[in-house]
Amino acid sequence: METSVDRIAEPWGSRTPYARGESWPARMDTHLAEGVAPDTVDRWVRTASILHSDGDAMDVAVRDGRMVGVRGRVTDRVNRGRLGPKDAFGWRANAASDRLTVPLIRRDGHLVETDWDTAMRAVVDRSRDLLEERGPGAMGFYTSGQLFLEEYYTLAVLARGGIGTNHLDGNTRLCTSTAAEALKESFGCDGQPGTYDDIDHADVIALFGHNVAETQPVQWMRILDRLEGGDPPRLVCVDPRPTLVARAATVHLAPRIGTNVALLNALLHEIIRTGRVDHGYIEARTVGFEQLAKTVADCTPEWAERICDVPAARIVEAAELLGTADRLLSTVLQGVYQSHQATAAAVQINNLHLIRGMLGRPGAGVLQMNGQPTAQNTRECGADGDLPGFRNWQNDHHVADLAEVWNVEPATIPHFAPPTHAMQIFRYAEQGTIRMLWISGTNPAVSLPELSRIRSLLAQERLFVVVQDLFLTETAQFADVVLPAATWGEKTGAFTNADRTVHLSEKAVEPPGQARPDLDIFLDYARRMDFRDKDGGPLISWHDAESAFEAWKRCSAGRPCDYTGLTYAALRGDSGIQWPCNAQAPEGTARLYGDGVTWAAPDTCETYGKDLITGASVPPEEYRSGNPDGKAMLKGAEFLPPHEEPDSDFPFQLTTGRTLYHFHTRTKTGRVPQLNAAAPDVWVEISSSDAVAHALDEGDLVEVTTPRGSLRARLRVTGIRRGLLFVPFHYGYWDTPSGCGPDESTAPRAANETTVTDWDPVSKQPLFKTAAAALTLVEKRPGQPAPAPTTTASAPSRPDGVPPTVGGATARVRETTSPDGDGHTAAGGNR
Ligand SMILES: Nc1nc2c(c(=O)[nH]1)N[C@H]1C(S)=C(S)[C@@H](COP(=O)(O)OP(=O)(O)OC[C@H]3O[C@@H](n4cnc5c(=O)[nH]c(N)nc54)[C@H](O)[C@@H]3O)O[C@H]1N2
Ligand SMILES: Nc1nc2c(c(=O)[nH]1)N[C@H]1C(S)=C(S)[C@@H](COP(=O)(O)OP(=O)(O)OC[C@H]3O[C@@H](n4cnc5c(=O)[nH]c(N)nc54)[C@H](O)[C@@H]3O)O[C@H]1N2
Ligand SMILES: [Mo]
Repeated sequence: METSVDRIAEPWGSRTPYARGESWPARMDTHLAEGVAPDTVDRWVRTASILHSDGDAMDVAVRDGRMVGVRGRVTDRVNRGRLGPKDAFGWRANAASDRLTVPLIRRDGHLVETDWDTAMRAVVDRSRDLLEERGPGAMGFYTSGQLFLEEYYTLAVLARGGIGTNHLDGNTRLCTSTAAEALKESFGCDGQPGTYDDIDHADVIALFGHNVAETQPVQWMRILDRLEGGDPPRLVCVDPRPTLVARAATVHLAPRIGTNVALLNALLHEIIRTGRVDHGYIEARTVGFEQLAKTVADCTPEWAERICDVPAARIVEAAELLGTADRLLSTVLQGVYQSHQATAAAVQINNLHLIRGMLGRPGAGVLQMNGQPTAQNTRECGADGDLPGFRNWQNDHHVADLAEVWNVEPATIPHFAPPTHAMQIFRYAEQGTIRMLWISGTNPAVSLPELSRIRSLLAQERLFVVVQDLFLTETAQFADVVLPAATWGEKTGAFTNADRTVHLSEKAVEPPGQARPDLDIFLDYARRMDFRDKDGGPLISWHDAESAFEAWKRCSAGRPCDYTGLTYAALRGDSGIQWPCNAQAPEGTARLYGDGVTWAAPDTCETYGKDLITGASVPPEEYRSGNPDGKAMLKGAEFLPPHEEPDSDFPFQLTTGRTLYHFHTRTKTGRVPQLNAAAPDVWVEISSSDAVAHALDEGDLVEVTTPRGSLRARLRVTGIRRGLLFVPFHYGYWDTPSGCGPDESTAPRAANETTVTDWDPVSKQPLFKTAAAALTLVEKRPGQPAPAPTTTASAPSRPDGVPPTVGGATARVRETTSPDGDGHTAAGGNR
């Protein structure tokens, strides 16, 4: 069967219902540029989506050397052929007319065009000078969750093994450092326990601060299909906004922001009080139950009601669903991770699963989610604040093992202190100990908190800034050297999604102008710096993506993220493959911890853990005595109030986040007409009762102010929690009338003008979700609705007068299903 759907107006497309325990039917989504017929496509090139962590597998259509469309891969386990709106339309950004095509260098205060040799020589000369004058600690690297595995691994080797700096982290710090940390605290090691297939089997699905409908829309299609099929799951949603998840939930809890730990402690309290725990599992597989039970002993639903402002009866209902689920799947994301007790809260969700024995079986799993498409690789390759292969920097055997892989002396690899986290890297740059900052694939001048500080820090004369990007971003404006990068579709590499599925993304078209793959840039730098191993051979001996992948496999051998069973050839098969994949598990591994094996043994664990309240490191001896057999760890945490609470000057709570149609700072989605038109400018969400109380209406221009700064946006009146404001963080200033630089005529609109320099003490993830703010009216705009979508959590509470979000003729996606639900036949196969 074939239908054509406006996938801006109907982002999740048509339903293919299925019953519990069945496999998810295929549906092939295809979107081709206007006037391109399928039979005129020259080639279909294998890839997966790079605009979220879902890893939707797809093929890019190429005609006359240009991208002309995409279609989903029906044989892939992740999406069975489906595409989300950003997957379907996002590829158009590659061909944007303002891509960077030549390197730029700062001369007399201005960025001017130059050639690669001059640009790279400037970077190398500065590196050499700094190494000589100040040593490796003067150099910092801030990378991404959007490059490929091969690129992160190369960067990690050159920074940690070549330069010997400890200052390498990713924007994954803002994104999934709490996911990683929560897994380390509970299981001793990073590594996603669950799999997306658990959606097919769960009878209860709980989403904690995770707007899956907008941020992993294809897995939401899967949940929607189950909701319409036999024996549907019941949903529990914890989110202060009326997301589509909240609207579909059996129980929706909308807590005051910053109170997740109180709510979770009450849920644990109820589950323990009612005896809905698996004592056999707790006894055999975990340590710490008594301590946890003690911590939550007084956390009654009534107690939590006073803190969270959620009715105690609702908490009891949720606890009953969670406590009686036969197969429970939980997902966790930024509503939990970007707050002051981020790790403490995320760990309580692991605890919920551990005390109920809900792990490692079909339908029983935890997904401590990633957000970015390749964040998993940043983490496992050691391009974030960790050593490659989830090695423990405090364990000399792990460091020696890594040194052997790289053939360097162990002392070469910095391990005198924890790898520096991003917030600290920026602090060092501000203070002047870091003198060169190489930023690849991220736009901190929009995405870091407290932007006025970030701008002045990047603008310092003494700081040499290298920016490697596709566009002249807000951040690139501050660079001393700008390196034009090739991106997805223009280079080859592998990457791993949130459920450990590895996909290969192959080069489909040539990059524009002189733009080069990030891997080639890093390899060029390593060659020019002449990094050597301890025998005088080249430290980095690989020369292209596949040889880099093979080098990474050697580094991953025997580690939890074991890639040794994977090859590019295997990744060219029907579906992506979940790590670990090795001789013992040649087809990959769906779930971790099914047989109770964890990586928590003192000699194998990635970390000895931290105190959940202070973040202080647990001494190795204490870890060894507390968990000698390497079981899963139940760690309780007391609730602490958010650092910034509303008062008479700043009476609102303020939170920030995403919308369906845009990705981050919009460098790609803002350049795609279909996506841009659906949400062209910033807005602020307010509840109906607050709007009435302040005599404000839909569309009014308002100013949102915190102690850090302010922004202007148009008002959208929604069903959001009373007292709470929400601002999407996507909007920087690159598309202001002047095109670049803060424009005098345009007021600031970035959410991060208002956010605070503060982070979770355990994961060091910044607090984008909790602030106190004032709201003032700038101008009444009667009859002019806010530029916010109507199809999402930002739907207006009174739809009259607000035109519905639609895409029109250029936003149609062809959906192909066969009557028997088997996508292969109707879709005509998938290469
Ligand atoms: N469309 C789209 N998809 C994306 C991205 C994108 O930019 N656009 N980015 C990707 C990336 S990198 C990431 S990290 C993910 C993020 O994906 P999500 O975490 O799903 O997205 P957010 O909008 O940041 O936050 C989720 C929800 O947290 C809620 N929240 C705020 N404060 C609290 C609180 O105190 N408690 C609770 N329980 N909830 C709270 C917000 O109301 C919001 O609906 O999305 C990925 N997918
Ligand atoms: N207020 C607030 N702030 C937030 C958040 C929030 O919820 N609220 N969320 C945080 C989270 S979870 C995240 S992940 C961050 C995201 O923040 P950023 O990483 O700053 O956001 P992006 O816009 O994805 O920036 C990626 C950059 O890499 C470039 N790029 C894309 N592909 C390639 C490539 O192949 N090579 C190179 N060299 N460059 C490439 C893009 O053009 C873009 O400039 O924002 C964080 N900031
Ligand atoms: Mo993220």
